[in-house]
Amino acid sequence: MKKLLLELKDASLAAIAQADSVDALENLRVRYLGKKGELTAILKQMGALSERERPVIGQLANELRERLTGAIEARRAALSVKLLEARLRAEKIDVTIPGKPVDIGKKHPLSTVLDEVEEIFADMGFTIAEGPEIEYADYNFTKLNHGEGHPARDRQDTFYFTDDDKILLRTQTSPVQVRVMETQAPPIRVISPGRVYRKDEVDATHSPMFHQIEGLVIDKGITMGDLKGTLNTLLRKLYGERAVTRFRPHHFPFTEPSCEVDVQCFECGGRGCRVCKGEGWIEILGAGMVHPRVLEGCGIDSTAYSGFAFGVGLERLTMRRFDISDLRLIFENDVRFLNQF
Ligand code: 2U9
Repeated sequence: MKKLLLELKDASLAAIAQADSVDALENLRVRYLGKKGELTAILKQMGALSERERPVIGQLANELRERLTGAIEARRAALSVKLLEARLRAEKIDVTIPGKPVDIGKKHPLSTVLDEVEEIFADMGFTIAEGPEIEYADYNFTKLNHGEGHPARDRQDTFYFTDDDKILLRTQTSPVQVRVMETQAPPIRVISPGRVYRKDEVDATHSPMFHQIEGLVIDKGITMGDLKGTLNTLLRKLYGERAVTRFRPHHFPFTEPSCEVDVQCFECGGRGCRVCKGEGWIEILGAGMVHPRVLEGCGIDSTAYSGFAFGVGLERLTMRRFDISDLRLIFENDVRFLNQF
């Protein structure tokens, strides 16, 4: 039996030393040390031994078990180091290879100016309100005090979806403010930027789709003074602290009184030049005190509350800001144009 054990020791240690994978090693462990393994088979025959031989052979068998267990573990550790080295060799990366350039594009000039305007109003406590571009004529016109025959409703100017002229592409973002007034109690301070649509032919200053930023303030005791202060703040932040402004009487159906707001031409200082077309002033905004009929139509008591509203075309603002001469450049998205900003 001792001879058997010694033969097993030589054969198994040689096999373990040659095992070239973790799987092969596991097979060897089962073959020698498993429940039906070769060492176990020898131990099962120990009952046939004499009282004198049994402890000697028992000790030998235990030593062999420990020796084999140790050898398998050592081989397993050596194999895993080899495996890791092989993987590291196979997965080696060359960090000196130049990277692939990533084209991340540029912020569109409209977005730059919109972000600027939004920040100016956020600093004055305004929030941003948005609404649908497909609107009811009721919200786009009627609630804004456009009578049934008002020329702005004309089919030649407005994109209607239905023959009864009840659903349309909004021509202004004012319906958003109507929705705000209908759902929120004063005080209200919102701006509503967004796309608007009018049946205009494309040229250097017109497009059937453009962007407006409108604003609305409703509270007790709001006056034309608040309107002037707010819009002067906007224009001085946009065009510089020394910008000179002018408020001119005008007419809008939804405001009374109404005005247009001009900035003195920064090119010629008001003397008249090519930029201001000899006027000395550049028109920027429309504004006014919200018409009491509009307030009442939206469920706000016009004897307790008053407010002002304004509207500005984002494209016009952007063209002034970056000295862009043709509106079409803003929508063509030619990267040679966009990369200049
Ligand atoms: C409500 C009440 C009043 C919004 C206003 C203007 C004046 C205005 C134009 C500027 C250039 C449109 O983009 S543009 O063509 N807008 O002049 N907009 S007051 O007045 C409102 C809005 C909503 C409920």
